[in-house]
Order: sequence, then C-alpha cells, then structure tokens
Amino acid sequence: MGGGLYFTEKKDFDKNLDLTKIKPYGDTMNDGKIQVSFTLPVNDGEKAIYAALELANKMGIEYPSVAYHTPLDKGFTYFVMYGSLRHSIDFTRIKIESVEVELMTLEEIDSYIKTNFDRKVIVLGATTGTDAHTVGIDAIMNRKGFAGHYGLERFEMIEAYNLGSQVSNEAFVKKAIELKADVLLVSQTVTQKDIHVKNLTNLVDLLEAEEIRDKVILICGGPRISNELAKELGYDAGFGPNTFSEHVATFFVKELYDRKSK
Ligand code: B12
Repeated sequence: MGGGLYFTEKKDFDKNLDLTKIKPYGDTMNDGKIQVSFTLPVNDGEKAIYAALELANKMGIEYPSVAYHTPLDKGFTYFVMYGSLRHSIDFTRIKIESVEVELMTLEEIDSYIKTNFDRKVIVLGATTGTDAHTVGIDAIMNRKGFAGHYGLERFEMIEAYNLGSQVSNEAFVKKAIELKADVLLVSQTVTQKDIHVKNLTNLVDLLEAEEIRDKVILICGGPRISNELAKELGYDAGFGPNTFSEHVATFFVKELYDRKSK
C-alpha cells in the first residue's frame, strides 16, 4: 500500500464504566469498537483502500481496518471499516425532549373520549409529499396495527381516515377541511436532502394560509422524527421509532381535552 498506513492496537485503556465519557462497546468496556460503511467515488484498489483508511482515521477511528470492500460500479467502491472510536460522550449531560404522557390503553382511550367529548374524534393521516413509505402510518392507523398493538381504526371512538402515501399537502389540507378533522397525522420516512423538513414546513404554511392551523392537533412521525424537531417545525408533537397507536392517541385525546377546557 502506497506510503503504508499501519496501526497497532493499544490495549492498556481504562476498562471502568464512566458515564461522563462513554464510548462504543465491542467486547471490553471503553474499547470503542465500531463498524462503519461508506462509498467512495473512486475505483476499487490499493489507492482506494489507503484513502478509506485515512478517512476513517480522520473520523476519529483509531486502528482502522478495511473489513470489506467491493466495487459497486465503475468509479465507485463500497467499504466496511472496523476500528476503535477515539471520541467519547458525556451521557449525563444529555437531555431529550420527548412526549411525556401517562400511557392509556385502547379501552381507556375510548372511555376517555366517551366521558369527555360527545362525539367521535376525527383523525386524518397520510404519508405526504413524494414519500412512498406507508408501513409507518399503517402501523399507527390500520385496524390490525403493529407488534400486537391495534391501530386507530380499531378504536370505537375514533373515526380514522388513512389516505396512504404520496399525498400532496394540498390534497391533505383539502381533506382535513372536508372532514373537519380534529387530528392530523403525517408520516415522513425519507430524509435525504432534508426533504422531510421542507415538506413538513410547507404543510404548516398551507394550514396557516387556510386559517385552520389552530383548529387541529398536528402531529408528525417517522424513524428520524423527534418531538424536538416536530416542535421546531411548528407541530404539536413528533413521534419516532417504536411508537404505537396508544402513544399518539393518548397524547391527542389529552391535548384535545386541554384545549376544550381553556
Ligand atoms: C420498506 C421500505 C421501502 C418500501 C416501502 C413500502 C411501503 N409500502 O411502505 C419501498 C421499496 C417502496 C421503498 C422505497 C424507497 N426507499 Co425505503 N425503505 C424501506 C425499509 C426497508 C423499511 C421501512 C419500514 O417499513 N419500516 C417499518 C415501520 C413500521 O417503521 P417506521 O416507518 O419507522 O414507523 C414507526 C415509527 O417511525 C412511527 N411512525 C412512522 N410514521 C408515523 C407517523 C405518525 C403520525 C406517528 C405518530 C408515528 C409514526 O411509528 C411506526 C411504528 O412504530 C427502510 C429501511 C429500514 N430497515 O428501516 C428503507 C428506507 C426507509 N428507504 C430508503 C430509501 C432511500 C428509499 C427510496 C428513496 C429508494 C430509492 N432510491 O428509490 C425509495 C423511496 C421512494 C419514495 N418516493 O419515497 C432509505 C431512507 C433514507 C433516508 N434517511 O432518507 C431507507 C432508510 C433505506 C436505507 N438505509 O437507505 N422503501
């Protein structure tokens, strides 16, 4: 290999767990072992391997090695790199803003709606924009649900409308007005080039233009959505991975009640 990048491993690191400087774990505390993959826009070969090692080193990976490399196409090579991460994180300083509600069951949510509202709650959901991923919104809304948790269509006191995927924001807003929806659920999976941010922001603009933003509870969700991001974009809440219908329904029935009481 040109120039030769050689790494010998240091074994005498501190093996005690310190939450103020956690590192990835391989098989020994603080060994920092990680595996990363990326594609370089060059042909496979010695020079490409050298570049990948140098890049890994720049990323903070000590003792990097190329676990796997293969040409993807002419001028592109895929790498899997293995090594020890130099960096650590102070775990004790992390504060996450997540939706905190005391979770209710399907039956409790239905009876909460019966007790507090004299009608069913109307929920409209879709995957909007060009995004074609439906599995997330279906997991929340479809009758059969997801991982043993029934979806909103199964709730007696919820009238759920799932428009599917690739629904334009304009069509979504039009349907929301037609149905007089109480709750709008938007799913976004694709985040390449921040397309989700543009699309979610555009929906808020349209709702404001129609003067209905304050009349609905606006919620988004998806594998890379956090409550923090959702609020930044003008949503009432955001839900990420491992969300079930009960999480989101508990949030919106309580929010509806709070708004009604004000
Ligand atoms: C299945 C799949 C597809 C299927 C989708 C079929 C369908 N009917 O949905 C098909 C093959 C069509 C597809 C296409 C594409 N895909 Co795709 N796909 C996936 C895959 C493998 C699984 C996604 C999934 O179903 N997850 C399961 C569900 C249950 O999880 P979830 O969506 O996170 O939902 C949960 C929560 O997030 C939350 N939630 C989700 N939405 C909402 C909404 C609300 C309101 C709430 C409260 C909660 C909530 O609740 C759900 C349950 O807990 C992922 C990779 C992966 N393993 O994740 C890639 C992935 C999402 N796809 C990806 C890409 C790039 C694409 C394409 C652009 C590929 C291409 N170049 O053509 C196209 C998209 C085209 C388009 N216009 O959108 C990337 C996205 C990268 C990114 N960050 O942008 C991924 C991550 C693959 C990858 N590693 O590159 N895909």
